[in-house]
Amino acid sequence: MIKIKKRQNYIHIDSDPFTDVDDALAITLARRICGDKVVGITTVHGDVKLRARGVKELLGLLDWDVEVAAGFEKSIDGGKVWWKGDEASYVTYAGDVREDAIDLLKENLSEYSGKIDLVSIAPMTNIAKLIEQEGEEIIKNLNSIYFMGKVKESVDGIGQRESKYIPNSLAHNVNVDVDAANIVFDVCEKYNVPVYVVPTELCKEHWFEQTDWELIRDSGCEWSKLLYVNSQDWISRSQYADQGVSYLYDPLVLFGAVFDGVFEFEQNKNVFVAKSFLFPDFSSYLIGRIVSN
Ligand SMILES: [Ca+2]
Repeated sequence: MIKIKKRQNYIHIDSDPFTDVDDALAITLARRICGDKVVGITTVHGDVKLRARGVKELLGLLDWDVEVAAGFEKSIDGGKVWWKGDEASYVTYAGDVREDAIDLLKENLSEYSGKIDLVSIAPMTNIAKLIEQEGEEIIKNLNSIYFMGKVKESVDGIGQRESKYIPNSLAHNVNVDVDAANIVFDVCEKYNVPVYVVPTELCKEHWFEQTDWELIRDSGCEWSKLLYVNSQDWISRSQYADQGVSYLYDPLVLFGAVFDGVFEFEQNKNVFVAKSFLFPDFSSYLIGRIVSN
């Protein structure tokens, strides 16, 4: 039996929801296990307003009031957008959304300075822009960053631009904005802000199958239809469509940010790379936790 301990920090989630369904799953899990400790959700990459409207719709279904703001659509160099975020034609929330993610991040880092963890489950563009606009010392307000992504096996190379992350790997969150990741990792190293990295391979040890999604769909929860539709849309688009699975990347990272003791990390300077996940049967836990009230 592993010992896990709930941390008491505030949480800001920076996400790219309603392409892959895992962001929406992470937000739903956060509702259950963090409640009022979540002080903001920002969106990044592609159609950030549609992504933010999707979050507003989900929060309404979860009966949860959290500030939401859309951020940057394009990568730092103004180029690549991979998943455009306009996949989510099923989002029905038509109200206005804040479009000042940097201001929301700034507000939260100021109000909860030293007591806030940033759960970064998307490309790091918003965070890099925050550093660019507000100055790099703003990062000192963060207790830590939990990042769904990847760094090189050896993190000795940190500081060597372009070479410190594995190019063309499955670490989408790094690949689509390498400049942003470099800025964030460099500044966190400079100010010794811990960055906990949960690599793709580790996340891929946990997944939902179609029967899991049907359980969720049939749970009667208000939000379940939105997530089910998101899941089916995503599975049909993803490279794993023939396997019918959706991997639990972002919920795993969120879970690790909320509870101490669920990962074993390997540390190099301020970067902690998760090497193993100690919590048994995460997919069953996740279903049980999110369909409860
Ligand atoms: Ca994500």
